[in-house]
Amino acid sequence: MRTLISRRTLLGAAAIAMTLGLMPAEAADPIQVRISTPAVETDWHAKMLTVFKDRLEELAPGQFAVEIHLNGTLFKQGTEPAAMQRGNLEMAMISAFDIAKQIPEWSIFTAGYLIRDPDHQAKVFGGDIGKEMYQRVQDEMGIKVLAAGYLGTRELNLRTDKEIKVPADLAGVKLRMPSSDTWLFLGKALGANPLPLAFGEVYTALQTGAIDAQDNPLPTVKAAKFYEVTKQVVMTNHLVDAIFLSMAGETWEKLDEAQQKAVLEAADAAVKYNNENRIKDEAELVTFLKEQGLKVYSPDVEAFRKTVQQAYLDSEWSKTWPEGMVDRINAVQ
Ligand code: KDO
Repeated sequence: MRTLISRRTLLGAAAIAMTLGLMPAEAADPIQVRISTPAVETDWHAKMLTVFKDRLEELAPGQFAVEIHLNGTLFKQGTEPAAMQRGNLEMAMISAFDIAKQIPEWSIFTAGYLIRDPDHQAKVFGGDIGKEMYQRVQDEMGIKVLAAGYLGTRELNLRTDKEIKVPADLAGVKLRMPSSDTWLFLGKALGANPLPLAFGEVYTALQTGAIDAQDNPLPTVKAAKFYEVTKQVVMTNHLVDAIFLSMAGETWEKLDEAQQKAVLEAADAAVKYNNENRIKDEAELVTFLKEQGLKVYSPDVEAFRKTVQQAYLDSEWSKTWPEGMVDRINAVQ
């Protein structure tokens, strides 16, 4: 005799099995992770987000739905921390300058000529200093820093052709900086006349002469095609800059332990990819820029270092720096 099993019988049996713990419950919806950045598609710190996404999918299949939003299309540059804090954004790459707006002590990482090179940067953020300063971001801003990436060493890039040797040569030069007090302070400390402008507007402002100069690492000068609208790069090496891959605390807290581990591992893979490519690129881009017809040269870097360091020491910013932190950073080998 044939037994007829109806759909209802099957569903009923499945429900009983699930209640008894014999079958896994239906997989939960993937966790939405929107990442916002002003970075352009061809820049390494934009490409590293795809590495993050792919690695996370390998480590936690189907558990996360990562969306990457480039060119500041989802949130404007500098507004990402507030968006994460309001629960409107899950992830972003934020700068020390962004953090310093809410935790002034973080302005220590915006100071010119303090971090020596990418290796020093990795050791500072990978050690006790990083741990302490990240904890403050988590406690005071509700943002979890996942990993520090090397954004590059910032150089001056001008549309004018007057040679720049010492800070005094920048007097009256309209130098675009991103929009915040600490960014503008850096531009002033270099000797220029800083003007705030979002990253996405820099190319046109250089093209039209609304600004005379901008500062960014060489890989960004290439990726954003600033070399098309400028005549020279002055290798001031004024800031060994970092970018912090970060997650909204609310999102982070919702993850279970295994998911948190996967997110951290994917973030490490992403910054490793970025750092390797960026460091390699920086070594090769002087040739590329010269081929594009730009003058690339070193100014009197010691004169810049002295002027910039003194400006910070005399500033209100340095008064906020944690006691002994400059010495601790300098001591990291
Ligand atoms: C820039 O606006 O000059 C800057 O380099 C600042 C960084 O903190 C970061 O926002 C970066 O732009 C963007 O990711 C675009 O490369």
